[in-house]
Amino acid sequence: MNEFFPSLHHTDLPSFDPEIHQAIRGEIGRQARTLTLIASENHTYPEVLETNGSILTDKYAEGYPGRRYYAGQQYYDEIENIAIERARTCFRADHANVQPLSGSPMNQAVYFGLLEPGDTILAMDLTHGGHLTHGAPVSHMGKIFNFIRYRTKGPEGTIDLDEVRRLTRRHEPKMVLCGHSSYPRELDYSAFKAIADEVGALTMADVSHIGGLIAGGALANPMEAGFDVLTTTTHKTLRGPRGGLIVCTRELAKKVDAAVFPGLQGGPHMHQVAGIAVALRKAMTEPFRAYARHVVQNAATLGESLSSLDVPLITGGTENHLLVLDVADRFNTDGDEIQKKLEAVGLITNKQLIPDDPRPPLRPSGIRLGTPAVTTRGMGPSEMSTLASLIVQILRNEDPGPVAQEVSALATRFPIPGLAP
Ligand code: DSN
Repeated sequence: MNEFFPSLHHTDLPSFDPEIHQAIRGEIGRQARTLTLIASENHTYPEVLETNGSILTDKYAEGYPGRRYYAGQQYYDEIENIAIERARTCFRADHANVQPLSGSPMNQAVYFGLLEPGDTILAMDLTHGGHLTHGAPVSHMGKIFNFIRYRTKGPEGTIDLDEVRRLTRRHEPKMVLCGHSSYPRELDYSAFKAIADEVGALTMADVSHIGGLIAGGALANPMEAGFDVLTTTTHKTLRGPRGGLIVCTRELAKKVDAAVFPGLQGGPHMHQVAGIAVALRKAMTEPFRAYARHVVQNAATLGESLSSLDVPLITGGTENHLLVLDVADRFNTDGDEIQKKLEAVGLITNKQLIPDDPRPPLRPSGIRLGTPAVTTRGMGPSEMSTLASLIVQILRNEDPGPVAQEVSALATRFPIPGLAP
């Protein structure tokens, strides 16, 4: 019997590699005792941990179902076909590729598959809420493709669609890309699509942060607005294993598949593909749809509670699962200091650049919060109000002792589902 997950086989890990074994034990304790408020993290299902730790890790499966290069693929074809069908259903798409190892190769495969090096892509600026893989100058993609960046506008901090249109007309990109990692608002996919259509550009939405909220019906689906491609990592709001998937129109299917394999990757991680299939099956259930709604409702309540306690929020609130708090000037501090103080009381967050941040990335003005993981633990609106009050006590530099005690009590009252204590 495996002490962490009773359904797994007995292993000699504790005696053979005590350091690694102890580190895993330590991490289980850390997760159980603290509350994860990092917007991109979640607690996956025990069923996904079982598939991820299964014998499927042993085998190479280069190729696609029915077209593999090595023998012995009967179960791998079955698993991948199931994952593909579920991804198509969840995101209402003609075609799905479930092999990307994670978010970065997933997006690279789309760029390389559908564009030529040097082509222009319009995407959201990293410092205004975009993502590293959307052409940040420090990324290889930012050097290989010509990224033009749109930003958010003024004090309201929302995406400036007039600027998106202006830049599209001026630069005539081959692709218009939307998606974000620290933007708290819903996107107007129809508006992006209409702008891209003016110059005949492809449309791509990287919904990694909100993939589960789209699959669960809580947020709009860009494929239903006529987008060509959607990418999402599978371990955030989707609650699956670490990984990525791409869905697209029938016309782009061959190019996308060829770009993932053999263009960019070798053998897919089939234990991961099986985990994605399980997470997608969960995403098609009514409890998951309720979960997706609760993630959004919890974020709204957390935002309202923080606002009522005078904490400035970028865009004034949220329509998805995340919030960006502008803490530096109001509380005479910076995001790094607050991240550390929150961690010391068991609240796990990350420092965050805010739009036009005058401070450096390692000591930025903001803190990002997200509700996916605490919602997985079963928390609701009243716990969100409590969390807001605890966070504000830290922002106001009050005694951390009682805050730490209350966080610990909450973590005990809301255990991580399926995790042995
Ligand atoms: N690292 C993820 C995030 O925190 O947003 C995105 O890749």
